[in-house]
Amino acid sequence: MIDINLFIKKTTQQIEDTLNALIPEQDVPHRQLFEAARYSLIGGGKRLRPLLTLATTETFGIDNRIALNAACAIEMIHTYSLIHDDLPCMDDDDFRRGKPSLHKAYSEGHAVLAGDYLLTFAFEVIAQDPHLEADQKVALVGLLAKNSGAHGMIGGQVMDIEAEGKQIDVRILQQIHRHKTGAMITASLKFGGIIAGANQGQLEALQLFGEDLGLAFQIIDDVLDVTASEKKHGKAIASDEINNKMTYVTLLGLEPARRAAFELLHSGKEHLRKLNCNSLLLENLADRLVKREI
Ligand code: GRG
Repeated sequence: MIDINLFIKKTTQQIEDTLNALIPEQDVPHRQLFEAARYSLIGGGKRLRPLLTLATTETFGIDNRIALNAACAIEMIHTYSLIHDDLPCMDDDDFRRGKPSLHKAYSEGHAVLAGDYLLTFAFEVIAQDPHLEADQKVALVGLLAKNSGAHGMIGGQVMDIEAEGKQIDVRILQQIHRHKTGAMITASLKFGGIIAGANQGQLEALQLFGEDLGLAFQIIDDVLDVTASEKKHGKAIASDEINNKMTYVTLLGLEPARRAAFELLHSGKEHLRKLNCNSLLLENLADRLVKREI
């Protein structure tokens, strides 16, 4: 019997401890760089992406301590993307994770550089990981660069900027979100597969599951953008509308958007059958993400 609450609690603590150890406070002339990175990185966020990596290694029966550094590297990339996304030249958000955005608490320069640091350090963490084999490191670095790069998250962000203020259809919106949000969620799952030595068929199943889950997660994020209170969500209500962005809710309406997310959750879980192992932990985690209220 899998206790999902216990898994999330125990694993989130491991993630927090590892992030703290990887980026400690440092008594150096540029100590503010580390303070700024820690401001955004430590003790905030749902840790969804590293949780997905570690739920995948656990699904394959691998001791998750082997995957902790790599899982935290994904969280560093994710956090950098949030820091840069909040900048005045992007979404211009004053709050993130329930507190002032990094550029508000420090400066725009610090926010750009702390984001750059988290981005580059993530790759250093993987390259220097004592638990992983050389071929695993090469596979992880390649996957993370690809999925966070031009044909993944950054490409999605560019499409998103270019779609601002324009009338787009659901197909284009899906394309944006498969890149911007989905690629990092897929990478998180495949990280777990690569570390656990999954075969090609299993990696393909994780890819397909990740694509559906990523889109479902984004749809729910759009729903919450409209429904959640600022206090609970840590950012302004309906910020997408303020930013003149088309969302699943504006295109489909609240209830159809929610239904679409649940359909994706269902089809995503179907792909997990091809893992040929007990996937209940991943299924339960996916349920949590799509049925969440914050
Ligand atoms: C600026 C290079 C660059 C990329 C930005 C991912 C991204 C691309 C921007 C983040 C803004 C955003 C709302 C993206 C949609 C994906 C999403 C729902 C992000 C928030 O992820 P959560 O909910 O956040 O996992 P926490 O704080 O819980 O980690």
